[in-house]
Amino acid sequence: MLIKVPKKSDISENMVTDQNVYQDRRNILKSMGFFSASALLASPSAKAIDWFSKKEKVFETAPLTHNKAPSFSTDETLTPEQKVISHNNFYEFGTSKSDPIENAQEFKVDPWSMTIEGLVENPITLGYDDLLSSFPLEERIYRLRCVEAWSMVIPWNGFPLASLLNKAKPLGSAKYVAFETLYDPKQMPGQRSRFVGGGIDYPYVEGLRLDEAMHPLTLMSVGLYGKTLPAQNGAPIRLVVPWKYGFKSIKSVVKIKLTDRKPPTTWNILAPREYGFYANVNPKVDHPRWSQARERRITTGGLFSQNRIPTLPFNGYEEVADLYKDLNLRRNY
Ligand SMILES: Nc1nc2c(c(=O)[nH]1)N[C@H]1C(S)=C(S)[C@@H](COP(=O)(O)O)O[C@H]1N2
Ligand SMILES: [Mo]
Repeated sequence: MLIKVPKKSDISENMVTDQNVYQDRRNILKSMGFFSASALLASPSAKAIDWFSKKEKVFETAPLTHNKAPSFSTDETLTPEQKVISHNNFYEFGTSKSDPIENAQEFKVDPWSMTIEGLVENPITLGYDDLLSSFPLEERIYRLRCVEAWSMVIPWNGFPLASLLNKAKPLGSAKYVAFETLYDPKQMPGQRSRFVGGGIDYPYVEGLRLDEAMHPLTLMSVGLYGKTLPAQNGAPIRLVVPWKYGFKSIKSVVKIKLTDRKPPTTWNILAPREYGFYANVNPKVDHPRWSQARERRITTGGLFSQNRIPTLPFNGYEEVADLYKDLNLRRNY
């Protein structure tokens, strides 16, 4: 399959069509009496029947107001919403791809508290509503490339991390940004058991260099497909760094701390020879156990629709290359 490699700020008008398509789907749901599109999850799964008959709790998502035309886009086929919300890595809810959607339906995100602290002039605390209303929400269609060599194309809704950091005013001494996921073993079965949680020492932590964090592509996402994030995708707020392997894009963030030292990161702690701090998508630097030269693009759900395509340096976001001009990317994987 031929894929078009999007260049810097490749904004395509045709994405508006797709947006109308899912806007339509929302309206159809609405007319059927569903206000939450998470009711969509119901259709194909057996659990759906349970939800209607036994009134099991369903995680609610709500429509978001965001820019009409995507501020960043690609003409690659979007991964269908149903795939984006049912094939997940969120080890706090279990290690198989279907565990998060199964186990996160009762996750509570309101009230929420996310702090921006450490080496800043203005520490900030944002509550649930603040996350959705403090910054204009954009739509950005990004590729997400997991280190396991599958990828998706996802329409995220959110705001640049730089907007948030600028509000907090990093001090001159700040060099790195550390992120932390909620630690709540009562709600997250993976945090109660090393077996369920894949041996991770929780809370899940991640980090970026300050210049990476300030890069205009780095997004704080509060939604996808025009609705607030489903629990399994990292509600109520998660990081999205499209040129890095997916594990950098930490979910359900409660703390952002500016520091002068390189912060520890979960996968690097677990297997330092396999997962580095940088984790830039790089087809030339293989993972010790598998090649990163190609990826399986998850498009439609069908057996023959999972295309094997070449992986691009920086996941195709070559505009970030400048950030690494003084770095040996083989050594700093
Ligand atoms: N807290 C937390 N964040 C996480 C993970 C996780 O297990 N826990 N998995 C990561 C990995 S490996 C990937 S590929 C992406 C997957 O995001 P998605 O499920 O929304 O596609 O989330 C990342 N963020
Ligand atoms: Mo991943």
